[in-house]
Amino acid sequence: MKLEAITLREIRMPLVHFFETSFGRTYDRRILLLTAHCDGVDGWAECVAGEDPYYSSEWIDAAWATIRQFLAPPVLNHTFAAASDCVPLMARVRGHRMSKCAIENALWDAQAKQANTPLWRLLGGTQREIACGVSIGIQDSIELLLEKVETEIAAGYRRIKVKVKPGWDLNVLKRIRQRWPEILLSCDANSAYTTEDFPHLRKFDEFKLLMIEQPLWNDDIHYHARLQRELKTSICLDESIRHARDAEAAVSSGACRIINIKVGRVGGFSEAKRVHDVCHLNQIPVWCGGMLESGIGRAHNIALSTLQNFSLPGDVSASKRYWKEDIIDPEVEVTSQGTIVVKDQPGTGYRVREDLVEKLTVRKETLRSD
Ligand code: OSB
Ligand code: MG
Repeated sequence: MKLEAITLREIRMPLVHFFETSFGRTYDRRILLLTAHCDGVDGWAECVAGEDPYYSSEWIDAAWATIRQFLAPPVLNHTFAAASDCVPLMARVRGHRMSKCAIENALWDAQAKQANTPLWRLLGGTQREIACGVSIGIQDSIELLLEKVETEIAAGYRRIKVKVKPGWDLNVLKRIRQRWPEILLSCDANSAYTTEDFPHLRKFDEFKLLMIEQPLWNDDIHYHARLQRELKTSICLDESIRHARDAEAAVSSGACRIINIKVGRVGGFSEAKRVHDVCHLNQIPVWCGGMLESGIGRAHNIALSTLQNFSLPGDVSASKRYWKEDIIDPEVEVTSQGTIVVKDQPGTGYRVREDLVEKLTVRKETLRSD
């Protein structure tokens, strides 16, 4: 397939409810969508770079500029036998994995549509139904948080993850455990602690958490290995894992027992599969992380989650938890058993509502090679 043009667009979507982590609160998403125009077929992907460089150094305006100036030129007009063939063409650019991911994943979507195959099958997935959990942000009060937990348990979600930070951690976990002693519960610190907090972090063991996600620095493996030796609770790494080599380093040094795979964070489906395989080989379970995606990124997360070693519930949940109206048809729905049943149609199985996307667009640019 020949990549004839790339369309970048920014859409604005207000969240149904703000989302707060240890690094900040988001009310409105600015989402970068990328369309790969290939021989009459359009592949779609979402660049998960945030509104600000707080989760990672990547953010939407930098992503736009990087794609336009450095990533699109080497791939435009190229004929690809397979989507993953774009990876070496973009390798000269260091980092910017979320931007690279948007290009690669749009090509995967186009390839799946052209081959008339479900994307999950093209990726090598085997699971027809995936287990879903939820990530619940920091709230204005513990009472409000408990209400949210109750709602999600009632909806059938199989794992509850709460965001923590100093001052919103042990007190919160204690109240949740008092009320629900048996649920699968985890927490995510998004790098809110340091080595000074090791004695404090040891107190998390009391709550029988499935894991504590990214307690220390976003770029650290070494100190997580030290911390893991002192904890009963399993550490899960998110931010620290940029590619399969990081996964290998983390696993061999004992820095974590679980890994969260976000396809944008690792640079696209090819690298996500590699991280998955490294973990599988080392018997490290993985799960699919989320980045408050619109339906387009969400549909890609679902396809990825069908790979065999995605054995823990992911942060892949229903569209309606985030959006009044999602940009795909049908929206992502979760069964009362807390699962998503994977679609069998070609591509993601979710149609992009281009009319709605157009209405939400605030900026658009089509890139061609000259
Ligand atoms: O650390 O997993 C994270 C959202 C934005 C940035 C980082 C993270 C998150 C989430 C939300 O936890 C997951 C989701 O529901 O999409
Ligand atoms: Mg996380």
